[in-house]
Amino acid sequence: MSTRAIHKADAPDAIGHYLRDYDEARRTFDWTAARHALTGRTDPVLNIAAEVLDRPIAQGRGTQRAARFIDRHWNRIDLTYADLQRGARRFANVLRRLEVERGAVVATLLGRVPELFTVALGTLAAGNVLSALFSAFGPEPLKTRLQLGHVRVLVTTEALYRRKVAGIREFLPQLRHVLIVREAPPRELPPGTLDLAALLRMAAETFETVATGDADVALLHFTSGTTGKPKGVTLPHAAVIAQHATSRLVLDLHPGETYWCTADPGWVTGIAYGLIGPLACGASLIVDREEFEPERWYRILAEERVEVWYTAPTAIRMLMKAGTALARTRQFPALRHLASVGEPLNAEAVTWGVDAFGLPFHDTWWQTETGSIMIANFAACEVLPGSMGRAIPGIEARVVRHAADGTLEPIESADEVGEIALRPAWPSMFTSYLENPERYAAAFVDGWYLAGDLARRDANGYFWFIGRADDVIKSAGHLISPFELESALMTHPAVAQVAVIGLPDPIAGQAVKAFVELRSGVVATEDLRSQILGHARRLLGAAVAPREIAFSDALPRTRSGKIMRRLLRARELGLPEGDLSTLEGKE
Ligand code: 6R9
Repeated sequence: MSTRAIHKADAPDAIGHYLRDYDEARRTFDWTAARHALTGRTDPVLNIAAEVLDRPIAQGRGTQRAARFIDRHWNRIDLTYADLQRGARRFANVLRRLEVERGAVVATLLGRVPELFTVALGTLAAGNVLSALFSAFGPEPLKTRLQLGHVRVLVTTEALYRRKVAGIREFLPQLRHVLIVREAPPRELPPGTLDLAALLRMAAETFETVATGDADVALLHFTSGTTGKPKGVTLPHAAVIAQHATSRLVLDLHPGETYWCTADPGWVTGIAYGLIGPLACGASLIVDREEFEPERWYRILAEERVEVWYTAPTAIRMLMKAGTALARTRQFPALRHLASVGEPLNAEAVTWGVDAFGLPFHDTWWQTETGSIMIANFAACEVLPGSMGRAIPGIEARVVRHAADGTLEPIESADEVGEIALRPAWPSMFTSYLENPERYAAAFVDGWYLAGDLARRDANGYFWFIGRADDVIKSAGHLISPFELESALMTHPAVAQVAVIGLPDPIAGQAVKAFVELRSGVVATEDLRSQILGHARRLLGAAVAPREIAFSDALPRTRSGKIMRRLLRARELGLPEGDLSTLEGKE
């Protein structure tokens, strides 16, 4: 793996990065000041909707574009901050009219549509809890989540309701109201549903944002565990403090800038950095209603003059697969900062950014449970391709070892592998796993939150991802990072995507198998297979190189784009496949 640093020292700094000097920022940052920088207040009242709408508007941002929605036919809908606030207030009044009590959960099953913003922000303003679900979920995973979340109100489209919700409604006694976003010309709504637009029209535009406090639950996200059932993760209103601070420190997002986050709203990134953080910064959001498509994405980046772009490794690798020549058909003079999240970002992908856009991708690491970015490569600091970067100011992150007596020991020596641990608490830290206090308690050991990811931390404090605690491969005594192997395989010109798993082996303990998705146009042959194997052996040494390579047309991925190594392993071993509800393509 390349460790060549990409230096920023010579880059012009006319825009004035929020974080210029990492050590200085760590010394001077504190969360109380960050809270004050956001709210301008010291009282205990805090509501996300107030911080992303009421405050920016009070500061004169009312007529600024808050979001531009782009549909399949390139029609654009622009909403100002004041438009969003009016919509949110109407929706808050709708909830009052439906007698939905404060704290009840309102779920959305929607794509990236303007109504999503109205409903999400209105829910928060009303003191209710927002749960944005993946619209790609089928009935079964929806049922599990709507039940676990005791969801009181669901907002969805007519088509999604008919296909996915109508059939499970009888199992959801807590679900009091279903509100429909109409897409087609009005026809009769399904029985037991209400027309969202009609309710909004009747509602008043005045509403006083509910004075929630820092610790009140604002958001409910579902995340897949390594075992079957999904986990319901609750985040408090105070999450906005950290989402705002990191949107500035890490995404380097300035007021009025054009920003595009490609994440689905059903994934924590789509809410934290597709809605809350950037609006709190006074940014102008680009929202693409469509799915990934290389030409479309390049056109959006170029025509919308996107300045800051937050995306994910799978998308980057798919762009790489489509070829750098395609990127060169456009110019991106406005683009100035690229960031990535969600899964390991190969060094290859970081440097490809330089080829395609003249800018490296900045990896960021966090989890649903952390509620905001915890480890990152910063705009003004050198990027070490393949590294996730360093702990953000205000966060103490270490790698720890589990001692024999059950305690944790922070690893002092550089480059030794351990589990990522974070020192509680920070404002966006999760406040519970729904209906699973034992699991929540088990995540905190010896005064640390344990992330379940393995990494090493180098002498300069940069973290290098190894894998999930349960994905790491131990073969013939070597601790092998699937990510390191994947990165190595990625350097072969025929390889587009790759996933590596460990399979039981009587002699070595585990043997490595790689599943390779080839670049378009490349034909899978035996000759190519041995070429790639030879390449891997050359790069990695025979001890850690994969023993076997299988070609795959499409690697199984979660909706948020993570390759599901667990599923590959289960399939290989003929084991039960577990909770597949977030699997791409699964209905
Ligand atoms: C935001 C988000 C969390 C898990 C996390 C880790 C993986 C996230 C990563 C990364 C390598 C990165 N992950 N960022 N792995 N490099 N930069 O992804 O939340 O869906 O809860 O997933 O994703 O394994 O523990 P979530």
